[in-house]
Amino acid sequence: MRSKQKTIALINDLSGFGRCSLTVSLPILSALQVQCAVLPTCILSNHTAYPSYLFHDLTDDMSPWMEEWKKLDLSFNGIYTGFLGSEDQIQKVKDFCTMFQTSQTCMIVDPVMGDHGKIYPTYTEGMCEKMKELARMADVLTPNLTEACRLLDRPFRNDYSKEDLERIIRDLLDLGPQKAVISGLEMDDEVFNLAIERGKEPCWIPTKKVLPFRHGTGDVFASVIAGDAVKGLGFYESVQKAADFVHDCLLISNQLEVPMEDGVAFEEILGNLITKN
Ligand code: PXL
Repeated sequence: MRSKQKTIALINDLSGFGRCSLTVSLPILSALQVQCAVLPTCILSNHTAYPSYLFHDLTDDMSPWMEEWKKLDLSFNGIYTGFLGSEDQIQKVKDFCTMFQTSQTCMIVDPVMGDHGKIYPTYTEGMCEKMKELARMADVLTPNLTEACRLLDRPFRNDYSKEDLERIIRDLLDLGPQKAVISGLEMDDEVFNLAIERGKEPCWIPTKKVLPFRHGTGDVFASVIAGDAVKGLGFYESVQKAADFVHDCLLISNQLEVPMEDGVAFEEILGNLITKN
C-alpha cells in the first residue's frame, strides 16, 4: 500500500445527473475517509431511468486504464463494483480482480441487475450468468431481493417467509462471499435488511419505511457498506448505519420535494457519516 490510508477502487458508471453510482459513491466514501480510485465503465448524461440519455461506453478503455495503474503499482484495500453494462464489462472487472486483488483486498459486489421483481431491460441472460461469476468472487455481496433471486435462479416473490429468506441468504453465502445483505425487504411499515456473516446467525435489521422509493438508494446503501468493510468495521453495525442513513436521506428528500428520479439529497446529511474511526 502507498500509505496508511485505506484505498478503494470504484468500478462503476458516471451518470452526470441523477445521483447514482459514482456521483454517490465518491462523496460517501470520501466522507468515510477512504481514498477513491475510479475506473469508469461508461459515462451518461443522466441515469437510464430518465426517458432519454446520452451514453458513451468506455469498455475498450478499461484494460489500458488498468495497465496504467499497474505501471503505478497501485494496490487497494477494497474493490467495489456496481452497475455494469455488458458481458464484456463484467469480464473486465474479473480481469481487474485478477490483476489487483490480494489477500488484503476486500471485494464488494453490488450486483445491480434489477428491482421490484424486474430485471433491468439492459440486462441480458448472458450478463446475469456472468454476474453470478462475479458474485462468487465477492467478499461482500449487497443484492436486493430481485437480484438475490436472479443470482440463485429462484423465482422472485414478495411473500417469501422469514425462514425462506434466511435460506436464500445462506444460499448466497454458499456462492462464496464472507458476508451478504439483502436490502429493502418490505414488511408492513418497516423495511428490513437481512444480513449474514459466515459463522454467525443471520441478523434482521429494521428501519421505518419512507415512501416514495427513490432511485440511487441502493448505491448509497452499498457505498456505506463498502467504506466500512475496507475499514474493517463490524458488518451488522455497518448495515444498520447504512440503512439509517438511507432512511434519513429519504426523509430529507421528501422535505426538499426532490423528484423521485433525481436520487436522494444525501449532501444535506453527508456530515453525519464523518467520524473518527
Ligand atoms: O442506481 C443504479 C444505476 C446505476 N447506473 C445507471 C443506472 C442505474 C439504475 O437505473 O441507470 C446508469
